[in-house]
This record gives sequence, structure tokens and C-alpha cells, in this order.
Amino acid sequence: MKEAEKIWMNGKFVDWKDANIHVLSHVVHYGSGFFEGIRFYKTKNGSAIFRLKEHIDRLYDSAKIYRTEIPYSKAEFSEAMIETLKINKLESAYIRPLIYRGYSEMGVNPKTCPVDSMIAAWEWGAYLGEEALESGVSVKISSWRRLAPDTMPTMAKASGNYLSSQLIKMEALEDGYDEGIALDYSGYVSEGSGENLFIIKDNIIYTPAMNGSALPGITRDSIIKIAKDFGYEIKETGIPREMLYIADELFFTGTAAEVTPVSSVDKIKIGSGKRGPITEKIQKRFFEIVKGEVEDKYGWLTEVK
Ligand code: PPE
Repeated sequence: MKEAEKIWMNGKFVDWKDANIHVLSHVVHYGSGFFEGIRFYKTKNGSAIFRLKEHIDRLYDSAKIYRTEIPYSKAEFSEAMIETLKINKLESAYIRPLIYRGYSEMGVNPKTCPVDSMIAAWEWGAYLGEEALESGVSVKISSWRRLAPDTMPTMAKASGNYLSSQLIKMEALEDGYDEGIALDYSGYVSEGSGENLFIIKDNIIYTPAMNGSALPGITRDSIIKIAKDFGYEIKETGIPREMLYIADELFFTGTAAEVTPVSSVDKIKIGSGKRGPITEKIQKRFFEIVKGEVEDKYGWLTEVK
């Protein structure tokens, strides 16, 4: 990774190499962390954070689901993120805040351990490769399902959830694919290991509904708004696996993945096997917005001076 200089830890900046925690911290053993991934884009006039408020809200929601009180107000934590960007003199970055249960007692109960926090930011390019933004990625349906709704909450962006993502990702790479898509507990399409999914069929845009065990993605929400503004009909619904095979176009969305087309699923070519026209139109608008090339009519950008 492209290291920056300083990391914010519990209210203080420390050197990148000194941003360490104790090996007996609760989070290391039991996955008790809540995090976000946020992009900071270089725009036409300075640089701006994309949808800061929504990311902060989701972070606090994730913590709330796990009965965790973050010891900072949302305003204080947002300010700390901005300071992290400034002190590292970044023009564009991926911001990674994490709230986690630290070191005190051993044992499952997180309540005996302190609520610690950190914010790092560094330059991170295209998640699935620069080329993939145009040519798309190959995907397999994972043999691993996403978490059933009464097992672990998928609305929380919790560190422990990413064991599921790791199994999906490793299996896909091992089998020669770029990425995996998991089905939910009832067999409907859920999401990629770190991305939400959109399906285009006969000019209608579909995406798995909130009961599909997927993370409520902020990029997903942005794409729904952009597509609606273009006049497309959007259906948030249950999606059977085979609908992916017969789709005209497919694409992933995520903070890291941005808008990445899917070229094949289980070696079945999707549409033309390249980025489709509707995907291209939506992707183009997404990048125009984040780069400040069109008016920020949704108020999604927080400028950092
Ligand atoms: N689903 C999952 C499981 C997921 O991890 C992400 C983001 C999304 C959907 C899309 O959510 P959003 O970023 O709000 O549009 N994954 C983050 C972490 C990726 C990683 O490898 O780390 C991200 O994209 O930042």
C-alpha cells in the first residue's frame, strides 16, 4: 500500500509505523470493529470527500447495532477525518476510519474493553484494476452464501463480517476469477465480496433489495439516484441467479470498486462481454460528479480546503 505519514489514533496523530495496538486487543480475537471506506477525490476546484455525512451515519449505526458508544460526536469525528487528510497533505485518498474494542480483559464480552478509534488515509487507485473500469471483471457465483439475517447483521459494516467476504474472494481468485458474488440464505443474489451489484435487463435496472443480506451501500444509493435522474426504472427486489446470466449488462458498485462492469458470470458472457452502454452512461456521470465536472446537485461533496 502507498503509505502516508500520520494516522489518527484516539485523538492524536502518530507516525504511520507507530500506529500499533496490543495483540490481546478484543478486536484481534473477536472481530469487534466497525469501519468505513470513504473516497476523497481531486475535483476541478480543490479536493472533496464523497458523501461524508452518509458514511459517518453508517459508522455510528454499525456501532449502535453492536451496543457500542463512539466517544466522539459525529462532528468531531468528521473533523478528525479532515485533519487526517490535511496533515498527510493528500490530494486524493481512500479514508479508513475504524472503531474497535481494544485491550483490557480477555473473553467474548466486548463491554469490558475500551472503545478505541483510528483514522488512516492513503492513495488507493482502482480496486479491481484501472482496466476493469472499462473491460469489466470475470465473476463466479460463490459456493459461500452471505450471512443469514438472523445470524449476523449485514447492515453493520463490522470487521467480523469480512470473514465471509474473504471466503468469497479467495475462492473466486483460486478458481481463476476476478471476484465472487454470493447468494443470500434463501438462494437469491446478494452482493460481491466488497461490492453491491446492479443488473440491467430490457432497460430496467435491478438491484437486490435490503432483505438480500447485502450492505446498504452508499455508492449503491448514489447510483440509484443517478439512474432515476436519467429516467430509468429501478427495481429493488429478489434476483434469481439465472437472471445474471441473461442480463444485458451487470456492474458492481462500491467506494473502492466505484462503478466496475462485470463481463462474465460463471464463464457465461454478459451482453457484449464488455462495459454496456447504460453502465457507461451511469459510470461516466458518477465520475463527473465525484470529480466536480458537473454541478454537485445532490450535495454529495464536502470540500477540504
Ligand atoms: N458490500 C460490501 C460487502 C462492501 O464491503 C462494500 C464496500 C459495499 C457493498 C459497497 O458499499 P459502499 O462502499 O458504501 O458503496 N466495501 C468497502 C471495503 C472494501 C475493502 O476491500 O476493504 C469499500 O468499498 O470501501
